[in-house]
Amino acid sequence: MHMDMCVHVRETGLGKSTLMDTLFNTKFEGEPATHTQPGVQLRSNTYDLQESNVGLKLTIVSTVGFGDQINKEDRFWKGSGHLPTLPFSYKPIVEFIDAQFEAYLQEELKIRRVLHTYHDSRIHACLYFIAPTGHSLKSLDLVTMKKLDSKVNIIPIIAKSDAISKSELTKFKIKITSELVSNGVQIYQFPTDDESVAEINGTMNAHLPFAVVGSTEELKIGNKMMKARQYPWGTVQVENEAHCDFVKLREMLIRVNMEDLREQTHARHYELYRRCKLEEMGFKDTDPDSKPFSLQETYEAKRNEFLGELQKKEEEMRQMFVQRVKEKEAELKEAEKELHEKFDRLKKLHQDEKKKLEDKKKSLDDEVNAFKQRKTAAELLQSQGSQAGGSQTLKRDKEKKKGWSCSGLQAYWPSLYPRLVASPCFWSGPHPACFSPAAAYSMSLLPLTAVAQP
Ligand SMILES: Nc1nc2c(ncn2[C@@H]2O[C@H](COP(=O)(O)OP(=O)(O)OP(=O)(O)O)[C@@H](O)[C@H]2O)c(=O)[nH]1
Ligand SMILES: [Mg+2]
Repeated sequence: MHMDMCVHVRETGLGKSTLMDTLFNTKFEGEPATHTQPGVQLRSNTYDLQESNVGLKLTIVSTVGFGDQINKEDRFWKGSGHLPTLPFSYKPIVEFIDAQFEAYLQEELKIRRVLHTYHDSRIHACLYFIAPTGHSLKSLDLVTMKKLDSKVNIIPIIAKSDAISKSELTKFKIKITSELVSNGVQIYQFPTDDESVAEINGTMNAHLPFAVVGSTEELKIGNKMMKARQYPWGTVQVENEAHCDFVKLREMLIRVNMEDLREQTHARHYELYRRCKLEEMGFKDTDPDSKPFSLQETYEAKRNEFLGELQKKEEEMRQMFVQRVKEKEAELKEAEKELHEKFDRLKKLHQDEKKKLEDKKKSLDDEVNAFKQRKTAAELLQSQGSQAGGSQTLKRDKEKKKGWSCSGLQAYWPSLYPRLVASPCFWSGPHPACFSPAAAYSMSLLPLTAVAQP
């Protein structure tokens, strides 16, 4: 026997783990969930149990984080006056249930299907934990149950029901039932079509939602050990039907209706999923003329439709690609043009700078040359002046008295004399050569041309 159960909890610490342990009289491993992480997660664990000499493979899938981060949305929905449609905390749960159906459908559609050995992971029952508030159901509970009721057998239970008084509990049960009915939420009804269980199931349906208490602690009551919760004011016996509905739940879930839960899952919930899925894929039972629909034709039509869509998508992508390439090309051209312009500007700037520098260099060269020439001339004059010195002084004195003579100048300044004659200079005083060469140089009386020539 195999059963997959989804344990659904609305808030942290609603006694989910304790109830599972109490129901199956064991200690399932598992840390208490952290309720601080964002989003809803599902934890799935499979256990091999022995129940009344029957082997039971039980998978428990628990939701973590459901309702933890949703309070604001909850207020908003209530204020808006209508139930929200999409996709808050319940979405991962719906997706998980659908994924199990999908896996089963895939197995069914295989050419070589092995359904007898297939590990059926479809969820057969959802225990929906309701907090013992005594108030109305929260919008989130109603919306979630509405989303789930066509996919799984929902068994609503009031958790920790020892926290609510007997009279409040009666009213709370009535309130929950009427809210479920007015919101069109279909919870699992124990079947009454089989005579052997019709009476008990009919009675149990009237007790829904079950108000449960969980405890793994065993206390001695009378001379019997019993699962109970002890309080300063008294003891709640888990298996006492006057205290809570735990026994009813256990009987209905594990002993009387487990097979029906599996049957309903396959015949109702999975069938609905399968039908919707096949219709979505384009399969029909009859064509418009009410003739049986050919699987081959459906497949061909769907294949052609798919190929057409694929081609259309390909064409769109090609167009988009060409467009992008064109845009990129234009961008690149523009960038290239800008680069060329920048290069030309820089080249011109460089040429102008180069020309300026060349001009400057030329003028500096000229200045250097002129300086060198002056320097040479000055040095020459200085050395000749010092050679002539001594003996010439007397002669010069005599000539001074006569006035200046060219022969004297020639002797004194032999190499320059012919040039000086050849370059006339207008001078009304004594002949320039009669000055000391340094003085003559400093007064710039010697034309540069004359000095420069050897
Ligand atoms: N009063 C009361 N307390 C209970 C009941 N069941 C469990 N508790 C206590 O509630 C606390 C949380 O119980 P858990 O079973 O760990 O709750 P849970 O829903 O598994 O918690 P998370 O895994 O954290 O979501 C523990 O202290 C339990 O002893 C119950 O029926 N009545
Ligand atoms: Mg837990």
